[in-house]
Amino acid sequence: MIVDEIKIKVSGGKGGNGIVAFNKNKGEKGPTGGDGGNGGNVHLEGVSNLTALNKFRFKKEFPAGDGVDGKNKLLEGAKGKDIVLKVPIGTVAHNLDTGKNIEIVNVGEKTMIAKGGKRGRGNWHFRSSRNTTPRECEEGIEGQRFNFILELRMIADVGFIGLPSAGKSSLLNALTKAKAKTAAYHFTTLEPNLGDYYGLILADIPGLIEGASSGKGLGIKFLRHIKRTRVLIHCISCESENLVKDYKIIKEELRKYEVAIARKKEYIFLTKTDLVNKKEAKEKMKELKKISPDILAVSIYDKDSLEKVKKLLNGIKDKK
Ligand SMILES: Nc1nc2c(ncn2[C@@H]2O[C@H](COP(=O)(O)OP(=O)(O)OP(=O)(O)O)[C@@H](O)[C@H]2O)c(=O)[nH]1
Ligand SMILES: [Mg+2]
Repeated sequence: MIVDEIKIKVSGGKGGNGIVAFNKNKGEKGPTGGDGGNGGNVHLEGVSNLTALNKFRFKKEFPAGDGVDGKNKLLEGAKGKDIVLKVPIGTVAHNLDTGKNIEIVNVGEKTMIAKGGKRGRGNWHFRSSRNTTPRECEEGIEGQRFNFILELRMIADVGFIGLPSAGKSSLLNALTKAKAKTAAYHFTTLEPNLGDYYGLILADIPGLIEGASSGKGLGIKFLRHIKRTRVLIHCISCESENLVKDYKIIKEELRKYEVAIARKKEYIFLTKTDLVNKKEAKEKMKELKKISPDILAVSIYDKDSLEKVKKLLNGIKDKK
């Protein structure tokens, strides 16, 4: 299961207090209270593991370390420990308190999301010619505290979309080591499956139906996953009674969800071509060609057709 949305609480550490202290040596008077250490910060860091959000299911609060109070002899307190939360690339962190969004795009990219509180200064800072024995010092300040929703917008390169049972999961399994469940009933796939095709990430998106954009079927819960895909492969089964209509149903749902998704580069696959004879397959291809020239006839039982799919994917990979 891919956890793709999770709420967490983060807080920067409190700054350590400055202290009041004086030189105890005879003849060497003066304030010697040290500063506290700054509070630790909380960062997000991008990693390539797509299930990295899973670990936030159980632990949800992440306080960074507090700064240590200053010490005598002008000794500074230690800085509070930072926390680095690893999140999959493609994660958007929504700050529920400020309304700001932060996006983690690259592996190794680190972004601070809660700053630790400032340290307090010791009495040494408050000395002056008039006041050589200041009893003043500062307290450390609390760190920032924020509630965040971490939302994974999967960065797959290619997304398989289409009506239920169009053969999306079967195709993913035929092309990668994925072991997505496939079956002859609708909505077999309830969560997106990912497969790695030589470094190209393919995503099998659960089936969409008419009205998905207003919540029908599994709804549009998964469309945000394809927001980040570069290319869509729209699967339409040979079993369809009306190919063009089926195509338009999905296209319309995409458009209703977000125009930008509907405008993505797209290929159409006429799937399960082994179920019809050659003549019929040809006619169906002709029909689909009215929509787009970028179409392929595919069957998971026809090696030649899978080779053509691989060629297409290699081309997409080269453009990466
Ligand atoms: N004959 C034939 N059957 C296929 C082919 N591809 C898939 N199937 C069958 O079609 C049915 C549906 O396939 P899935 O891969 O589960 O379809 P899906 O698009 O992932 O379906 P959902 O997850 O419900 O959206 C299964 O029984 C598959 O075995 C094909 O190329 N030829
Ligand atoms: Mg499926």
